[in-house]
Amino acid sequence: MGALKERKLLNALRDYVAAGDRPFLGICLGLQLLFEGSEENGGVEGLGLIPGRMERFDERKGLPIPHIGWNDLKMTSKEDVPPLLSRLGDRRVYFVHSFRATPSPANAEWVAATSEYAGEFIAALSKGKVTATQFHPEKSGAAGLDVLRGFLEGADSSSPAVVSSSSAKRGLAKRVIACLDVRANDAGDLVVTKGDQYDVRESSSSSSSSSSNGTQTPASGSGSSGDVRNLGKPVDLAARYYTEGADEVTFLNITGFRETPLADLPMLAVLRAASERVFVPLTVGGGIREATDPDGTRHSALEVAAEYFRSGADKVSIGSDAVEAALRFYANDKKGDGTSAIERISWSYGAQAVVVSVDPRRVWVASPSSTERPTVKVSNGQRGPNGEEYCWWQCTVKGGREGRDLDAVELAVAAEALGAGEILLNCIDRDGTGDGFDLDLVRAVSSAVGIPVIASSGAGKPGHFKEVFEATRCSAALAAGIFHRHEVEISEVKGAMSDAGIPTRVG
Ligand code: 1PR
Repeated sequence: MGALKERKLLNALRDYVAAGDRPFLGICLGLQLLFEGSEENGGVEGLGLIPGRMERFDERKGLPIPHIGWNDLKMTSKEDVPPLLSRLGDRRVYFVHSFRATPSPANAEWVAATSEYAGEFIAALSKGKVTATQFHPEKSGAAGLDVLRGFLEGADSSSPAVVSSSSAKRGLAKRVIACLDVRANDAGDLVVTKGDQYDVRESSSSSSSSSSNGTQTPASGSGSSGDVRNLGKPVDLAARYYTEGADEVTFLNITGFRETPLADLPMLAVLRAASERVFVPLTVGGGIREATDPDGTRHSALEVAAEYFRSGADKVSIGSDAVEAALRFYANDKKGDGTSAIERISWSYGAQAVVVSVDPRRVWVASPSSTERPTVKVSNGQRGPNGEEYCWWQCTVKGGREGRDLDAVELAVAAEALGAGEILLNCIDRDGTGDGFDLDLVRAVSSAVGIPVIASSGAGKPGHFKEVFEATRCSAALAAGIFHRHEVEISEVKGAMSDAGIPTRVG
């Protein structure tokens, strides 16, 4: 609204939509601003064309907020579904938001579809030639593209036949995310690589990329001396995962802590190319922090993030900088100082655009009293090297190279308080092992925060996804190695979830 006002577009837009005789498609905020106002950022006035105000989802319902992921639509009238929406059939669509409008008699003539999340909310509006969606058609895969194509073609009637997406459990789907760790190899080419416990180089005696035996190795290629493992080209792999049904794709620039001029960041070109071929959400991480070009030009973290958003990222993921911000948060009596990348990006782009990536390593302790960090009693009879039963998870920075005196749960809690909308929870001990997600870690973090948590590291078979969704509150699970090496297909993961009654998106 601020930007529209500054550009003196408010009245023109209001008149255009109010006339209702020319095509308009509002997406997400483009739906929200048609209402009277929103309580976001302390209160914002809207265009006032539709009765109602945007309010935050009700936290008391105990569901993670933001509402992120693929959910169902319920059409308000079965007989009179607007042609654009009828193209969706019963396929799920992608939402990402913390604020929503609810249906009321005053706005009933506008409401075309609702959805369920902590209660019923408005998912789509339609009247005359005006359509608006709370979901993102541009991120809703083939289903969303059908809507956009219909809008561009001005199609009022003929809608493509839509195949029903099976009788699987409905509601917000648990997400399956494919992750691409990207870096330059020694020849200077950008490749997707994959580490074992963050070591991405082949051991010099072997060229295989099989799992490690779980022994601890230094991170980011400092342990082995061979070539950087090359598992493919970033854009081609992302396109493959989109076609195979990934619910999201994440790119991590794993050498993002090294200095590169902002304009030359190779990931910007990757994102631009990927967003022409991939129509599910894209997250980018690595190097989201204040940066200084070699010529001394300084860029705030917000400017760095803005460059990624403009190039096609939907979310940015902050690693090392979040750890430093969390340490300042605790030193400052659990208060933000308004300067961190999390706070500034969240304020400008919304919490749903800010992911905090956690890179923890397990530290075994003899008893909870032997550390000031919060500990967990490890389940399944696992023990540390000296028979320890307790552990905490030490946060690291710079791709696991340096540890800090901060536990993963503490980081996640601070990140939420500072304005992050999601936690990407890696685990250095499990990375690349194929031994399954660290359930104790995922359980501890996902039960400590009210934002969605993505479990990451260690997936080795479809059953590991079922296990982490059943045993913890996580909203999504991410894998890399098994997908890159074709050991497990995304469809197999979703099949296992569906068989177990876990809601999952198909088609
Ligand atoms: O600190 O903000 O510049 O961000 C750096 C980012 O790069 C962080 O998100 C950090 O997790 C990531 N990163 C840094 N070094 C490595 C490395 O591997 N040497 N990769 C790295 C992290 C971990 C996962 C991986 C899962 C799943 N990769 O994302 O994809 O563990 O793997 P699996 O299914 O094969 O087990 P900053």
